[in-house]
Amino acid sequence: MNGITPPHWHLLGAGHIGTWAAGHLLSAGHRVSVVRATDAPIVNARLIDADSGDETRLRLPVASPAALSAPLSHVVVACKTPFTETALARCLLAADATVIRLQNGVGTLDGRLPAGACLIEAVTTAAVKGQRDRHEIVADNETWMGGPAARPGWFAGLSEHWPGLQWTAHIRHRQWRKLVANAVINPLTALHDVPNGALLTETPLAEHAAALAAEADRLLARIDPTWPGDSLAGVQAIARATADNTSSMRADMARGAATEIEAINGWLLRQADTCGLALPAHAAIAEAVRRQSGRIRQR
Ligand code: KPL
Repeated sequence: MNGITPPHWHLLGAGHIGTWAAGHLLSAGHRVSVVRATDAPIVNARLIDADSGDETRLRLPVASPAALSAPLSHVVVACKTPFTETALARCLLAADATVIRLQNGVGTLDGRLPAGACLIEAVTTAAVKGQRDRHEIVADNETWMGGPAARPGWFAGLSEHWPGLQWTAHIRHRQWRKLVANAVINPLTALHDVPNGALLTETPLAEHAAALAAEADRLLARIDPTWPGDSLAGVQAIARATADNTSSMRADMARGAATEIEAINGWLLRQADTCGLALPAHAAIAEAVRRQSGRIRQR
């Protein structure tokens, strides 16, 4: 471990992705506690490898917000984006805290961290599904971490235990690729209640997907002229690789939970506003998701 003591992470959001990340952190010798307002002292979770059927049982200590005595130095934010503010309000971050953001969307921590904090953005193509304490790893794929800061000392040891984990100094384009995939696949599959692969097989959805990807490319190229564009091919590749999957927004919508539309299409729309650009396809689909999810949540 290069003489580096692995950090003790506090996890905000022990859902599928948060628990999957905790499994990799623990296997590299890091400590992980879940910040949660509950009387239960332990979160029990099972991580199941969908290919081999191998099961790993995790026992994650709970750090109750009321009992947290010192500011947190290492935090993983993996909660659903609509709960970010509430989750952060439960804990006090150290002035120089290291924060890994492992969420869909972009910009959810903007203005919410201490000025001296080190933000590490994480982008993953891993797919994890299941129910309650059962987290089935469908694909471990690739995960990138990066940000303005230098690669932390603990990263090399962690990457030996986290398959597909890489550090990049250029995380922004990775984030944007994932953002565009989520901005196209998630709202379309949620509104039409279809698996991701329908974007390839149903012509009206394929056309709508192309329009959304092209609009996003126009905006991202305006913000960063080095943006290569051509997002549609990447979106289609993800739709193909996850053809039978239910997108997270479709799942959220179906169970009447808040969707991540504001962190995904909403972020694109806020950026477009700042640039004086119109994104009519994104504006329309974001509004349709807000309306449909509002109706379902009122039932
Ligand atoms: O990240 C996803 C999500 O559902 O949030 C995709 C890539 C669309 C896979 O379902």
